[in-house]
Amino acid sequence: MSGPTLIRNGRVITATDDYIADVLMQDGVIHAIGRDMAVGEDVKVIDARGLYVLPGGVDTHVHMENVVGPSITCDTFASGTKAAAFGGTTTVVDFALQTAQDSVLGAIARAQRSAERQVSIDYSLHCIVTRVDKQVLADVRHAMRHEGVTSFKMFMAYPGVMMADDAAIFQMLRQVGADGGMVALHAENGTVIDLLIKEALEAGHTSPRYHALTRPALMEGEATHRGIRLAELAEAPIYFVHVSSNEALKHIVTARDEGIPVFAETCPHYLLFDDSVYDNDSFETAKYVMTPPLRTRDDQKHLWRALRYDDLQVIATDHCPFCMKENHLGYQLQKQRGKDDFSQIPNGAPGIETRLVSLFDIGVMQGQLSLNRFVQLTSTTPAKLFGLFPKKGTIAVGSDADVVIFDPNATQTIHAHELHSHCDYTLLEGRTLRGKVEKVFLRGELIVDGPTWLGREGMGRFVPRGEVRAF
Ligand code: DUC
Ligand code: ZN
Ligand code: ZN
Repeated sequence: MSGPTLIRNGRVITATDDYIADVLMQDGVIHAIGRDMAVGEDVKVIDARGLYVLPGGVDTHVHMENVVGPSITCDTFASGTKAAAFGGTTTVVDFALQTAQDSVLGAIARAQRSAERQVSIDYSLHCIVTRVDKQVLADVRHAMRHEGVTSFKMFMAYPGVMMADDAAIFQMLRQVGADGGMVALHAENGTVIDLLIKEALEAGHTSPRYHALTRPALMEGEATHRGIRLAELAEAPIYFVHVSSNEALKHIVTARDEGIPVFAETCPHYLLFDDSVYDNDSFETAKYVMTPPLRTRDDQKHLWRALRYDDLQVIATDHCPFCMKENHLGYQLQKQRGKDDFSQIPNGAPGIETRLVSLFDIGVMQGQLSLNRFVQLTSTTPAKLFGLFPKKGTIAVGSDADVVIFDPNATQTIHAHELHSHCDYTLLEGRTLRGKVEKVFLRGELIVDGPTWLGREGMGRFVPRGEVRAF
């Protein structure tokens, strides 16, 4: 553990506060916050005048080394967490996948074994549950009580691969909700979408744009509505991942107005880009093959409104990187897999390193979000909803000293080759953004200092999570 460090005269911004202060980090936690603090010679002092002091980002939707169909995401836990750190994120929640061979507990243990030698920031896991029976429910309860895994993702899409039926989702909601955890739902009507895909291919439509055309917003809305009704019956909270459309959002808004504990995230790509990128038959469009696909500008307007008025509570990346070039760093079965058949393009895009800076630019600088709301959406509320708060998600005495020093006046131009992900492209290539992560501390230890990497593989820790704090 590194010695004590004082960040002097920075502008401390949390979900609720905004003030100039000195922040003393010691023994891995925030030890004291004050003004004109006198410290001994053993304390390293960093001058943060003119800079923001933010809680480390918490990204509760990332995929490292995740198997997605026959493909595997191209970031390892090592590359993905390093990229996260450079982007100002100090905690990620990744996924363990229950498979036909693997139990829930086996999946969690396997993901932990792979992560623990590699992670350079703190992490936790959601478990993806694809089938439910008595043993699975017993394992889920055990995972919540003894393994610190308190959230479970289920899919209403991808029949025959990941999709769980409504009864399975209902059973999980009922038990996990009663035990104080959260079910996170991928809401799309999988069987109708599969039919649309089959019909498109039969008609000879093979280019990436048909990925978007076969996943209509209406089917995201339908599944969202169904998920809400299941949660209502189960008397459980529910969390919708990657909300992209007003068709989904309007059900969420109505349910929240009715007092149903419904929570939801969107992702930076739905705010940065719209479906006009699909207006061509080029294979380059495979970069934008993520699920759900990008929506209209009108949908974007609704997402911003929901972010401002708390109908959406989280912005997570859904960092799910696949290379455009085959064999980049030895990765195979990446985007090129779908060259002649859009349905074979692995679904996902990178974004872990650019989340904070892109949202600072398009959200805060363009007047869509206040600074406090920016912190709340990217750090505090994800920490609360997934049982990490107040250890993570804020700057307060006793919280982990996960701190980002951010320069609001710097600008940077984004290039994939300067980022730290293994992915060979970024959706933001060539874009100039305002704001820059200058320094990042993980539990008081400086891991990013400008362009310099000071972190180490394996220094991140698994964070056992507690109950959902939804209110
Ligand atoms: N859903 C995700 O959350 N990530 C990648 C692909 C998907 O369908
Ligand atoms: Zn999903
Ligand atoms: Zn995802």
